[in-house]
Amino acid sequence: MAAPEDPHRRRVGLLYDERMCRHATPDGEIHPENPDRIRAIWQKLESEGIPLRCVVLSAKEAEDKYIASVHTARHIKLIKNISSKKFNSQRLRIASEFNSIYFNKGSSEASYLAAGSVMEVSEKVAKGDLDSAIAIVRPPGHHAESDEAMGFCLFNNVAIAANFLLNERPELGIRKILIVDWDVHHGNGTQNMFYNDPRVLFFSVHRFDFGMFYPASGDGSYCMIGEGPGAGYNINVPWEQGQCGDADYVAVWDHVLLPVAESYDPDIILISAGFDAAVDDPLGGCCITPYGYSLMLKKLMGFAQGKIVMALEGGYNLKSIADSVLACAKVLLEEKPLVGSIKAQPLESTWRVIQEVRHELKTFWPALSVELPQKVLVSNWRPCSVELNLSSSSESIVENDGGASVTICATNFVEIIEPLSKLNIDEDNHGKAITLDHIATDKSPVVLSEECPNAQALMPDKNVDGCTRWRSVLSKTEVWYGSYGSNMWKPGFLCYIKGGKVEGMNEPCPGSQDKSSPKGVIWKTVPHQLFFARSLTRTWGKGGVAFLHPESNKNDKAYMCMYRITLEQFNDVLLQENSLHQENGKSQGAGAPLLDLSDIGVVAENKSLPLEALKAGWYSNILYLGEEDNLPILTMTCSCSEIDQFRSGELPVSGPSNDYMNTLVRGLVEGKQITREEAIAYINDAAMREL
Ligand code: X5A
Ligand code: ZN
Repeated sequence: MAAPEDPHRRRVGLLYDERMCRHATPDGEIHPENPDRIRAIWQKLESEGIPLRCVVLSAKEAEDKYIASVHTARHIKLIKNISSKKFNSQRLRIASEFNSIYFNKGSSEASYLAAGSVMEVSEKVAKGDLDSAIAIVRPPGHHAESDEAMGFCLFNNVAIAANFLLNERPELGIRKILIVDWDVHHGNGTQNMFYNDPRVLFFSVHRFDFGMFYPASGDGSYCMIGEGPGAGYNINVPWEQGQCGDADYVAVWDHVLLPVAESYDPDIILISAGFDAAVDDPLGGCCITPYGYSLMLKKLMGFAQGKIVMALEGGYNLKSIADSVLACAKVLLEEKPLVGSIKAQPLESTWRVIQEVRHELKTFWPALSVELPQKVLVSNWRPCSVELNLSSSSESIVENDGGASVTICATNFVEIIEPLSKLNIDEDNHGKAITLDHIATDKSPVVLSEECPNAQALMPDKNVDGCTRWRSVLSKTEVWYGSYGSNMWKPGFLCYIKGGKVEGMNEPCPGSQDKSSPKGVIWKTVPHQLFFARSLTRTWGKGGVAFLHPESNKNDKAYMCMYRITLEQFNDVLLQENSLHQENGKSQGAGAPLLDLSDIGVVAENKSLPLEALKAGWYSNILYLGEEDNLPILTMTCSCSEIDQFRSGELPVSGPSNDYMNTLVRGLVEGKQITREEAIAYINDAAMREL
């Protein structure tokens, strides 16, 4: 090993300070962003002897005047005072006014230390006293807006440090800063702070899920390229789904970030280094390995003379973040060559996203204008993994299949339906070219609830705290969920429980939080009219989808496949079927149940219950169809007023697409209800019949 005085030895700064552990939830509630995160990282580094090989630094509080370069006086005042005694009784209330924020008596000091620490190491790296540095700080910073704490972030540590170098230390020669934000969430705060500023090239790669992933605002779209003199200096790589891993990130590095960095030629690189895209992270649903992080970092060391500062942002699996930071520290120390290999190919959606980003930015960065070789695009990808075990589907009347028949896709995808009407696109698009891409690239903010991607990830922030409580109550009640459309095909329905997608679906479903299989499956027929309406869904593409007339009629007969699930799961199915996206309410999905225990009584009494919270959804009306085994049979369909709109042509009525039709046929046939021919006739009849 090289001796400490070895002039060739890399001088790597390592900053950790126990005082940043004092920011914690006020009453010890469990929270993913907790003090153990930085302790776990530090312990790991110590156990590997890393601090001995680095320049260890302790934290320094940032001065208000430097924080003021990105935050308002009001925000600084709030963070400065929030921990003082006189706020003791108000802290909870104030925190609840922000999105995903808590405060305690250690919050002020920790925030000032986190910001000051990133400033401190950045200055030392800029000066050349250090080659590079890692600041193991918390609270994280990249979501913090100039006048708003959010997403576990109080001060925007990296933005403060960047402004400090540019404005306060001109003599250090830092004129251009590349910020690489590889946290799984979009760095909205940092983006906004430098949106007009070409001295900072902000690059963020994050899950976007078409606007569904936290912070779910549209700011993370690839269309957000910067403004005025900053145009072209803001780059977002918005993943369409989870499951992204080493191969996806390396592809983005090779085909977006590195060519841009090459021509931008930054004087220093600040990494908003969240590790919540790491494999096994409870919030991220992605799968970067420590080797992946080390490659991403290594590839950046060729720029800015290796002047790199890593500042911790998110990352919520203690082992994953510790292993990942360790791998990065080893890269910065440059003592051994990297060993490892990338196990998979990029997802198909990754190539699509890369091309969209390159297209959007090619006028600013000529290196992005060359077409990617066709051979990379057409063969070099893996599909979203779904394995179907068809033999297990609907064989018996009552099933309790322990063997998962659908591989779980930990994605956050829910059908996006209503944005169509928001975009004023004629849904009945008579021959007009409306591609699904139009929806995906919608610039207008789509405020959506963030589904908890992994069932285990119960986050007791203000929204999800409530979520834990109602979930545990509703998980103890069972109902029969009656399906009459694509969910009659059990593998299709299981996507709403386990997550994932089946043949014919364009996009995967996130699944329910409780992924346990239905406790029973029974078929019956109900005296309601089946019909097909609407004209386009993200999941199924063009064509109408199934609805049941909310009023019963003894001359009608619809097949129904009923699944015995918990009321909690029913709520998650309801949410996915309706893809909540109202403008108000930031976290409707998680905050409160759509259908509560008391609603069951109401719907049993009135036979139907239109849910106000879902009125923008397509399946907002809950129907009560009797009982089976003393459990209510519930289904969901459109409201009565929508029936009138379908009749008048105000809302489109259209037959099912082939894929959708096939799924229904499969459901009926594999469910042993009718023959294939009968099923086709049944569906055609429903599609033809007058409402
Ligand atoms: C820094 C970071 C995530 C906030 C998620 C809120 N924040 N649900 O990873
Ligand atoms: Zn994050």
